[in-house]
Amino acid sequence: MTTFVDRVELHAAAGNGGHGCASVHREKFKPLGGPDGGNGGRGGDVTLVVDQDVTTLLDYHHSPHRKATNGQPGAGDNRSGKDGQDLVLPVPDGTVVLDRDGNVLADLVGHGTTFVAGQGGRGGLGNAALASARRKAPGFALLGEPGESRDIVLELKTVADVALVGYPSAGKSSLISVLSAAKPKIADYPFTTLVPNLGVVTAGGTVYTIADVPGLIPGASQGKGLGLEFLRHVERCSVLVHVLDTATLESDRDPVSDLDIIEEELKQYGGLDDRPRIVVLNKIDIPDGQDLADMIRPELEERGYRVFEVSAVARTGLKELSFALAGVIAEARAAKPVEEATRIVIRPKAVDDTGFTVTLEEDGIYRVRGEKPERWVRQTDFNNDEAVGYLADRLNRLGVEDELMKAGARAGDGVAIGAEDNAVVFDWEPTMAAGAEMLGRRGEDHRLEAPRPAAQRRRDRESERDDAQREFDDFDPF
Ligand SMILES: Nc1nc2c(ncn2[C@@H]2O[C@H](COP(=O)(O)OP(=O)(O)OP(=O)(O)O)[C@@H](O)[C@H]2O)c(=O)[nH]1
Ligand SMILES: [Mg+2]
Repeated sequence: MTTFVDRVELHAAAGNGGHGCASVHREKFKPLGGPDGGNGGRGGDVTLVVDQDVTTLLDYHHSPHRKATNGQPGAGDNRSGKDGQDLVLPVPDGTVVLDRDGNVLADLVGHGTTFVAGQGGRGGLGNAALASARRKAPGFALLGEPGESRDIVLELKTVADVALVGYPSAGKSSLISVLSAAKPKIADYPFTTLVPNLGVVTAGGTVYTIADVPGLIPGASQGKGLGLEFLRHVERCSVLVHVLDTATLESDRDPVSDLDIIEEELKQYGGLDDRPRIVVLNKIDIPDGQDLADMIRPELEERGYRVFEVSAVARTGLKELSFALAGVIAEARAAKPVEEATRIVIRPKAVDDTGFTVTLEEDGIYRVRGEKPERWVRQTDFNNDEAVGYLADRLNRLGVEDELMKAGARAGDGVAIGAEDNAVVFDWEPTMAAGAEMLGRRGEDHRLEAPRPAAQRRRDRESERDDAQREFDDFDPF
């Protein structure tokens, strides 16, 4: 069976951030000129953008793995690494973005609408940016963060005002080719059309779009022919046009029963009952076709359909049809002008939550989850003690140590930062001001100092905390 390429899986990998650089400025006669390691560049994003010139998702079917470039590492002499390049992927109007579980992440309607499928990793700070009054010459830099890597599904729902439905070879594509400037493939074998064709029609001051969908046959709802999958293209249309073949050579078919069968399939698909219907009797250039059309017209009209007799080949009856469609569309647009104008884009979580949680798990591990602590862990070069110390200070200042203590953690307990499958686990050493009652900041220990009165101790502690907070604020630009 032919595969229908309007649903593809896309693996989007954003670029990694470049690592920060740890370097010391060198100059003749000035051996220690201070830290001058530059910051790493940002990794490129993978972004989907609606492009009206793109009509299919075929490109992504052929090459589903897309990666943006990485940020460059920082260098000495305060040189920042170059940012990675964003990868912009053009998609057709009406592309729906889903996650692998089928949840809708975004509904991309309208030229220029964008969706960030993968966010580039931040570059790591170089040691120049990490220097402070306290830490004059940091011997470490932060690592760049990995870019976001995501598997998504793209599904195309054609955005057209009119949908042509009908049996294979009824002349749907032919009709589009004569009503609009579109040049779809037309042939005398069934299932010529595998992806919807789209055309633009201007009639009576109304501009509207018209799309065909691949031919339907009885049992399509059970997956016969191309199945019902493509009917999602009809979902956004405001008018359904039945294209009926008055000149079919198949003896067991006639236009009225064709119509009934297609209606039955539409019903199986569901959700289309409220769409107005118009009937087109095609191929009346063939004498038998004209006769048949005359014969069945009253019955169709009795059922409440507006009926148009046309020939896509002889180009007859087209004007009446296109004006009638314009009228119905103008009405439909007037009835829901607001919905027409809104572009709903649901974005995935973009919350930069500053909080974190500590939970004691069954195996006795304390798990820390939170945007910041997890990011800081990713930025840490665990081969560098100073970098690890810096991480410990950051975690401490966020209050992670305090929370661990409150949760009952003791020295030597296992602490994991991050998700189950992607965590850094270590034995906790409450070295710092966690429970500032007991211990001072790194390198200080109240127990070695002369006793101070309680009020003095509190003041000292508060001013130390303020200092620490200032330093923290200064050197955490994220
Ligand atoms: N005589 C005559 N032939 C027509 C007319 N319209 C279409 N045809 C022919 O019917 C055949 C099928 O036309 P298509 O436009 O490809 O039909 P379709 O409905 O798009 O078919 P699928 O894409 O397979 O579903 C072609 O050989 C056309 O030339 C018409 O008005 N008169
Ligand atoms: Mg066709």
